[in-house]
Amino acid sequence: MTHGTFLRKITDYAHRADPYPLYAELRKTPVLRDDIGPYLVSTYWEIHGLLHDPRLSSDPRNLDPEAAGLVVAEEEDDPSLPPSFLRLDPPEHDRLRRMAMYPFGPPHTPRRIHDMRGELARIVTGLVDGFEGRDQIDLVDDFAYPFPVTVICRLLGVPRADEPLFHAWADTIVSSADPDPDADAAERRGAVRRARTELAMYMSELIEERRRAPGEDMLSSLVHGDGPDGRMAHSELVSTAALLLIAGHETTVNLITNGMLTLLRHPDVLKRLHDDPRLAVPLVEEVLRYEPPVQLLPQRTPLTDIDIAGVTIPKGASVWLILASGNRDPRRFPDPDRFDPDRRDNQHLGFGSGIHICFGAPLARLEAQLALAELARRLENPRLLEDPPPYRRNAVLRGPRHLPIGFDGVRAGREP
Ligand code: PIM
Repeated sequence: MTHGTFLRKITDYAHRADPYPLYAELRKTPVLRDDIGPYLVSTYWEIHGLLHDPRLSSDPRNLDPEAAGLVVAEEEDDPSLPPSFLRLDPPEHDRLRRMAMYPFGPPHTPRRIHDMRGELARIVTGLVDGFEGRDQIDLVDDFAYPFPVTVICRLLGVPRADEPLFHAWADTIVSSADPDPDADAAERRGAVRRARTELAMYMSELIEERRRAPGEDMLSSLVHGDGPDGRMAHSELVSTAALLLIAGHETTVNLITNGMLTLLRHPDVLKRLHDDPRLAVPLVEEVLRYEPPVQLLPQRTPLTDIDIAGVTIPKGASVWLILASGNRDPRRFPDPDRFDPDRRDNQHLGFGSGIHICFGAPLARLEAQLALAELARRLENPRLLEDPPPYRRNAVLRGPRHLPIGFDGVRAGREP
């Protein structure tokens, strides 16, 4: 295998169902310069080191366009939707992320996610109640997608009825994070620009409504909340709200679906979860290691030359951190290809690491724990109807497009 083939293989749909043999091959060269240009980093400690290295920028404006190779997110300077904190460096990243955190988590709002537990459990129970009388479902369309969407809408204060609108925009924006060498760049750029503009206008109107008539939701708190950093500017509010809406409904769907797929392939673990829902907590961590929904972080870039693993990555180069490969690195995790929810030392890279570690992780964890425990408890004799299932095209945000599951019945839900 020549080196130049790796990046194309990672993005090649033929490897989507099982990219792990490819990652094992890649780890023989921890930092590999792909012929197309980008540097692929595939081993745990090298990825971890770079995620904690202030010399590695997340701001695509620091990328040398010549070195980028496959262009991923087609982002131009767009005043209606400036970069969110996902694509910014300190100090702007820190200020915006801190302000977004005031109404979401500790230390300012430590109970926000904890207090949603009952509501989340009711949504999950209601969705599984809807399976009664059926012997087959598509876990994605019937459960794993509607659940996090309903949750993020309630949390942010976005009307659930507008879902068809923002689903289309989110799909277009998320597909721009898919490094597809065969996509028509100009066509894609146009579609992404339109989707971003429309989402920005939608969010902007919603923010104005919350300014006039605040509710209990997070958007109202972001609009009105005063913290040590003051308030966000209107354009910052729009970008942050758009990020949370998209991130909140395009990743958890894959965490839940990857989790259920893995459980159905490991019936002994599914049985244990059925018998003891407390297993859901370590189990979700192991799903995040074994089948992470965000497989890789493409297009970070050094602000200055970085020497690592015998390689000098030059300033402006495109660096791809293959989180899912680091999670299977045998120098970090013993027997890494074994799915083992009893692992004691499971410091996985499923949520990244360092200053950009997943903002939504507490919510994603709780959603996945409740979802998998309820499915294991209530579905009688569940089984996969297609293995492997059909996958989405996206190599970055990876997961099945459909997950057909057959079952013999639905056990009664808990009394509310
Ligand atoms: N979305 C939600 N959490 C992380 C993401 C993400 C990460 C990398 C690329 C695109 C989306």
